[in-house]
Order: sequence, then C-alpha cells, then structure tokens
Amino acid sequence: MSSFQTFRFTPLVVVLLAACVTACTKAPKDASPEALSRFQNIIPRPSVEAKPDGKAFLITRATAITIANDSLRPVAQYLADVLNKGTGYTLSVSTSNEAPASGIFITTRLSHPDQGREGYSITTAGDLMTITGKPAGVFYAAQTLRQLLPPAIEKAPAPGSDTTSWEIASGQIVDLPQFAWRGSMLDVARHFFGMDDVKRYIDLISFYKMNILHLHLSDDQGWRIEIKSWPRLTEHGGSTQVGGGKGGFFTQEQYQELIAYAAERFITVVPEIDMPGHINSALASYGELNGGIQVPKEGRVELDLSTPGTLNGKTQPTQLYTGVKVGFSTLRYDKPETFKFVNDVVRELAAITPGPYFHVGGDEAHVTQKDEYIKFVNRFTEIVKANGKKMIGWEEIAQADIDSNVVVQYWNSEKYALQALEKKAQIIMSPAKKAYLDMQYDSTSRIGLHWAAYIEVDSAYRWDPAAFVDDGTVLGVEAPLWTETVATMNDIEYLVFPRLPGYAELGWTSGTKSWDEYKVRLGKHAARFDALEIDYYQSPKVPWVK
Ligand code: TNX
Repeated sequence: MSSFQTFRFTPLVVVLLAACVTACTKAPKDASPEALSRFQNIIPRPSVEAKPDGKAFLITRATAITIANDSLRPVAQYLADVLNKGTGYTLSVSTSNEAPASGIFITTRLSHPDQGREGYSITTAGDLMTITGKPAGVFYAAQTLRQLLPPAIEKAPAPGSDTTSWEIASGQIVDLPQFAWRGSMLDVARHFFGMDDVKRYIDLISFYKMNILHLHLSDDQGWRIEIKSWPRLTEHGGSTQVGGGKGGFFTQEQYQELIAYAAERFITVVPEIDMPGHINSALASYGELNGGIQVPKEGRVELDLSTPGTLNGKTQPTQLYTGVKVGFSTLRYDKPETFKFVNDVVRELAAITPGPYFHVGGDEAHVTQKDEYIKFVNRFTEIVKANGKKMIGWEEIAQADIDSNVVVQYWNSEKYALQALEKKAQIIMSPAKKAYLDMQYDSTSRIGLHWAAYIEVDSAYRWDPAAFVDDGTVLGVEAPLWTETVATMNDIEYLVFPRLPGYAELGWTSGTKSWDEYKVRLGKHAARFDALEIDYYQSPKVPWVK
C-alpha cells in the first residue's frame, strides 16, 4: 500500500514543490535595466512621484485582475484587453472587496488627497500590484502600465512566440493631471477623415492621457455632420474637400458611435460648427442662407444645376469651394432663414452630444461687419445655453458680451485673450506659434503650413500654458490639427507625432519642465511609435533610441 502511494503521489508532490519554489516562495527578482528605464521614461511624466524599488513584477498567464467594486469593471476589462492583446494571454476580471495576495488589484479607495476624478496610483509590492483611482484614473493607470511594459505589448504576438518577459519595474507611482482640459482638435472639414481614422486618432491621443477631442465639423470646404432638418448640408455641402476629392460626412449615428468610442477612453467630444464665417459649404447647400458673397476663383467648384430644388428662387447658393483661402464667407444676421438654420443645427447636434460643450467657431469672420459679428456671438451664446451646453469659441468671440460661462480658445491674438480675461471667461491655450499641429517642423517638412511659425519638436514643448495667467482661468491645452495640407492618416501621424506627447505632458504634468530632460524620454518612445505603427517625423532634435 505504502509503496503504491509513493509510486502514485511522489511525482505530483515533486511537481507541486517545484512550482512552489518558483511561484509561491516569492523572493521578487531584481528589475532589469530595461524595465527600470521604462519606469523612468513615462510620458506625460508622473506629477507627484515615480519611485522604483529595484524589484520586478511579472505579468504571467496566471495574473488575476481583481476589482474592489463593479464601477471599475469596464475600465478593468479595457486593461485586460490591452494586456491580452500583447501577451496572447486570457486574463480575466473578478470582483472582491478583499485585496488578493497577488496579481493586480484595482480599488476606488484613493491613496492621495488630491487624486480626484483623474488621478491614480500604482503601488507594487512583491507579487501584488495595487491600482487606485476612479474609473478615469484607472484608465490613465492602464496607459502608464502600457508604457511600463515592453513595446511589444502593443502588438499581437506572432503565433508560437512566447519569448517576451512581461516585466514591470515595481515601486510607487502617484500621478494626477495639472489641467482639466488636455485636448487635440481634428479638422475633418478641409479633408474628411472617416470612422477608422478618427477612432485611431482617439486611440493615439488617449495613450498620452488626453481627454478632449474637438471635432471641427464644418468649414468653407465641407459640412461633415448630418443635420436631419437640413439634409443638403451633407448631401451637397459634404460632397467635396480641399483639392476636390469626394469629401464625406458622419451620419448622426456614426457621430454617436465616435462619441461612445471616445467615452470608453474617457475622452469628451467637443463638436464645432464654425459660424458666422467659414460657412461656404452651408451657403452652397441652401441659397436662402446666402447673403451674396464672392467665392474666390481659386478652388471654386461649378454649381450642380441638376438639384436646384431647395433654392427658393430669391438668392442663389454659392459654389462649392475646394481652395484654402479663409475669411470670405459669412451668414447674414437679418436674413430670415439664418437663425432657423442656427437653431436647428445647434439643437440637433446638442441633442446627440452628451458632453457639456458646444463650439461655435467665430474665427476669421473677415467679411462679417463688426456690429453684426457681435450680435451673432451674443445670439449664439443664448442659443447654445438654451440647448443646455456651455459655449466655446475662438478668441475673436471675446469682442462680444461674454462672461464666465463662456470659454475662449486663444490661438493668435493677445488682445482678444486679454479681453476674454477681463470678461472672466475661461481660456483654452492653443497658441498657433507653439501648439498648431499643422505647422511645418521646418522648411523641409513634406506637408504643413508655416504662417504662424515653423515648430520643431523642441519649440513645441518649450512654453508654459499657465504663464499667460496663473489663477485657474486657464482650463488647459489644446493642439489643433488643421487639415488643408493633410489628406491621409499617414499625413496626420507625421504632423502629430512626435509633437503630441509634448502637448500631452504640458497639459498633464505640473512642475518645471526641461526640454533636455524630456527629449531623452521622448527618444525612448521610438520603439513604442513603431509598435503602434505611427508614421512619425524623426526629428533631428530628438535622441531616438531604436
Ligand atoms: C487659422 S486658427 C484658422 C483655420 C486655418 C488655420 C491654418 C483658426 C481659428 N482659424 O481656419 O485652418 O489657421 O493653420
């Protein structure tokens, strides 16, 4: 009997013991130099602290993700998906209010008094990693974890290859953002970008903890959002783009799908309908809105006379426009149809926008008379408010009767920005000389404009968004990508990377910043850009490490 037992059970005991020596008796390994380097090179740099303890934490097939309460389930599942994608594992999420002995434990019990809605901490001790945060904070912790892992975490593993060690340097990270507004604008009007491109844009900005996507949905060259009560805006006004391509638009359902996709990544979508200027695509769609403007010859598109049905016989629509000159079009304040149009557009778009903001543009209305312009902005303020939203406009709106309920987006004129300050408006910092993603890096850049400046990667990083006024009036930072010269996703990536991580850091990280310190971290992100297949500009200013 006893010899039978020995024969039958000894191998099992030996196997169990061996497993226990490697897994149960946890003398944590020392962190590798690579894992330590990743810990030191996070972008945006953690605001409060990032202290490695010299040890390593491994993610394995057996790592369990435990959440303390179900409000964390979607974001924990997002983390599991990120980890599973790169590792090929099938980690799953379970709920327990007791901290487990090992694995990843996520709890909303905050560890820092200022942690707020977006802060997080990651503390690793031995075999247990504890993440604290509200859902948004945990989402940002997940972005940090991506950066703590080898870049291969971004790509599905080749079948059969299981060689990467999913090692994280352990220690303590406490992090929270400096500004509530950390955004980028994508101009889908000059060139249209479809669902897949916008989703990729959302993914890329969320990787660097941005939380605002401002969509520039209308301009002279194209109207990109379906308005059910004014269908020709997209049917006709959306049918072309700069250079004469076929344009395109989002149905309301597609727009809502983008909003949901962004919301899963804790990004608020801010819709912009640019008025009273930059409006030719609407004037070309509805003759009754046209108060008689001259569309520049360059880029003019012949009127399609096969569909004249909505022309009311009085005024003719303008021609579609595919050039790049700005400032030639305007709505007319006293045309009877104008405010029916504005009300309908704001109402329909506000109704499908869960975020609190509505951007009315207001820039470069060069052919709108000044008194009309002010009346327009005052009226927009009422309409946006009546539809339950907070109004944002480009800096020129500071000339109108705005107050602290309005947000002004600074881009070029200190005069207007100061006016906005006097009127107690909040300010978003998008100075064209520093933060315009459509500016060329230098005179050799293959696309981009340079009317404001050439913006190399160092110049893009060297400014302080809080310097303008340091009293909480600055809501944050937004880097706009205008797309007159930008036609493909590769074009987008070339102009946006590697500048965007710097804007993200200016928005997120408090305290003093140094380009010489930052550029080293940025250089270490090359392998990550490659893993994400980002077509970035390999600036000579950055010490790239491949
Ligand atoms: C100015 S910035 C504009 C846009 C152009 C951009 C090109 C602003 C509010 N208006 O209409 O696309 O320059 O850089």
